[in-house]
Formats: sequence, structure tokens, C-alpha cells
Amino acid sequence: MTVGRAGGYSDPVGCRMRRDTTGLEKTKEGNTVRIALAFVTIVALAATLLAGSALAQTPSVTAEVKDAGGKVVGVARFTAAADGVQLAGQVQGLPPGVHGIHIHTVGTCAPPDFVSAGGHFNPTGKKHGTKNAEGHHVGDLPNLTIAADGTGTIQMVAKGATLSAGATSLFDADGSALVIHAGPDDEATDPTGNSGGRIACGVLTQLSAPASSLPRTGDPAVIVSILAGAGALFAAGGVALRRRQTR
Ligand SMILES: [Cu+2]
Repeated sequence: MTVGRAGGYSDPVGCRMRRDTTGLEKTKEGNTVRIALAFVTIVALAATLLAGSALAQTPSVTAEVKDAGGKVVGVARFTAAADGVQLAGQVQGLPPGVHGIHIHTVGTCAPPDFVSAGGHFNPTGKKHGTKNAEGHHVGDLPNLTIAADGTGTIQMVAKGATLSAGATSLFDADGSALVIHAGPDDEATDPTGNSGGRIACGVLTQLSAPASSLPRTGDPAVIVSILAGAGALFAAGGVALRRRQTR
């Protein structure tokens, strides 16, 4: 079988033959296959890079909560949810009982009173509390219950809040903070919920990706990416050259 003449292939203007740097005779048919392969390679590489990039840009938002003495009493993680922002975390070393907890409007936690965090995050100009007819603040949250051993689970949604850019974003110019209060929130008294002093506070911090998932220089993944990128450029250049030569 002649190279490029497989399976009844016919070329009405005659099969144009040429030699490339490998010394092998090539035909338009062969070139088409090579172009297709190169195209598939480039698309696959682009898809891989885009997927990696999307992963790296997935926001990871946490707040390390500290008490008035500067001691870490817990960590909360924030993720986008259908109806707002989901909070999940654990706290310990806090007074047992029911405590008001809110997202406050400024991302500054200056102990011991944490007044620096400002009022509740309220970008929509509502009044405090889900039991308030004119409520609620975007930063309002259900009460947090601390057990007799001082531990508690944060599992709640900040309804109407977002993490991406926009009017209800927790990442506006001055950031925001998670604040835990001394007493329970009545979920109706504007603007505070009457939940007493602030006993713990954590600034919402956004990372582009968890540190453990970021590639480091010298990682096999980085080297493979560089080699794959170089390969794709080489293939694309080869395709362009061949197309010119076959004209
Ligand atoms: Cu508060």
C-alpha cells in the first residue's frame, strides 16, 4: 500500500507529494490527520489549563475567631449557597448558652470590645432580625448555642449574602467580620438584636485557593504544564508551516 493512498482515496487534481524534515513522504490526507491530532492536543491542553485555573480561583473564605484576650476560639468557613452564604465551623472555649452571632460590616476585629467591626452588614437597608417585619439584615444569622463544655457548631446561612463582587458581597471595600455576642439575639430588636457585648470576632479572609493545592516551583505538575505548553506551541507552529507548504 502506498503511503497516503489507503482505502480508495482519490485526488482529482493528483496527489501532491512532498518531503518534510523527517524524510517521510506526506500527502494532504496525512497532513489532515496531523492537523486534527494537533488540534485535539491543543484543545485538550487548553481545557486542562482552564480547569486548573478555575480550581485555583475557587474562593476559599474563612474567619479565625478570637476572643477578647486574643485567643483563637474557632474557625468558620464560608461558601456560596443557593440562598446566601453558608457558614460552617466549630468554636470552643466560649461561655455556655445561647449567643447572638452576626456578620458585621467592617473587617476589623480590635479587642477587647470589637467595636471596630461596626454594625451588622446591612447593604439592603433593612431592619434587624428575621422576626422583624422590616427585616432582615444580610448579616443576620440564627443564634449560636454553646454547650456546657464550651463548644459549639456553626452551621447556618447568611441569607442574601454573596461572596462574589456586588452590592451584597461580604468582600466590599472594608471587608466584614463574624462577631459572637455575650447573650442571645431576640431576632427582632433593631439594630442589634439586644444580644449584649461582643465576646469574639473573626475577619473574613479570602484566599484564591487553599495553600496546599497551589502548585509550587519544581512540582511535577508545573514541569508537565511547561512541557505541554511548549509542545502545543511547537505543534501549532508545525501545522501552520505545513499548511503554507501545501499551498
Ligand atoms: Cu453582632
